Amino acid sequence: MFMVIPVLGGIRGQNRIGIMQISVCKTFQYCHHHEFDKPSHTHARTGGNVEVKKSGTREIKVVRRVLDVNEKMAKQNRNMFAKQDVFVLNVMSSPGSGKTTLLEKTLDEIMPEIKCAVIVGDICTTNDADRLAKTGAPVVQINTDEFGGDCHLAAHVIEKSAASLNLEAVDLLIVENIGNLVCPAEFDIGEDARVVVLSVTEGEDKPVKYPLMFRESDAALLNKTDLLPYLDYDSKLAVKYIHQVHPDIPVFELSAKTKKGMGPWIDWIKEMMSRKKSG
Ligand SMILES: Nc1nc2c(ncn2[C@@H]2O[C@H](COP(=O)(O)OP(=O)(O)OP(=O)(O)O)[C@@H](O)[C@H]2O)c(=O)[nH]1
Ligand SMILES: [Mg+2]
Repeated sequence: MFMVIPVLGGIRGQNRIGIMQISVCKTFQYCHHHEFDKPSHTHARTGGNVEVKKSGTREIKVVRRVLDVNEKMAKQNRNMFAKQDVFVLNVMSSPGSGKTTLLEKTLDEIMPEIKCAVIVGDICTTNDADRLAKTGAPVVQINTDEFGGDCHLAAHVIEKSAASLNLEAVDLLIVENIGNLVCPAEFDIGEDARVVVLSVTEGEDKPVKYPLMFRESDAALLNKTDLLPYLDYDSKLAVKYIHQVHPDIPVFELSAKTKKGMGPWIDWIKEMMSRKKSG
């Protein structure tokens, strides 16, 4: 169901700077559809058999959650990562909030003390992988365009991508999810922690308009704070909205560009990793 395609020649599936590029074939029933011949937008969690029930004189259609393959695969991934002693961080946000920039700077800070690898999802291009490979971390780029342009990463894609990495040499696997503030939060990929990045140019109200990702995350980052002097943006209000949908979630206000405020974020990653190690 997958094709590993060569990029720039060299070793099969691997380009000169060591990026593995994987295109995802969307043939599984539980994939998420944006196909032109299908009017619906289906997710595994809501998919399943339609059952018709009688209620008085009326018929009610009930869609049952009979199958959740993604969750099963996520569980398998989680077991596999636990066996290999790898901590997995799923980084999610709208397009352009600064995920890749944040990861470039984060990897610069924590490597080589922590051995890292990255899986990065995009609909098209290896731009992010090109940037992240410069940190020296092994990078796998997933492209979903060729087969429909899925707007999130699912557990089976992570399983395939992780298989191309030497997990024995990895302590921290960071997954940069596809830029989208809604769909990635619906898919468990077998991660240990989830992080949502919100940038100050997106508006304060995004947490309350798109609550799921904030509710499902273990930490929230407010990025691009270096731009605050030039914006009419109320950070306190943004944090209040984040806490409205997820009380007590840690919020790190930082600038990935200038690295100001990065310390508490790095400490949080280390703390989460040591918590997993100590069970
Ligand atoms: N001023 C400022 N710009 C930033 C900061 N972080 C990222 N940017 C800029 O924001 C733009 C998008 O950053 P990326 O890191 O590519 O964002 P992304 O979330 O990875 O984007 P996608 O992968 O396309 O979803 C780039 O022009 C970055 O230079 C920041 O802290 N401050
Ligand atoms: Mg990116």
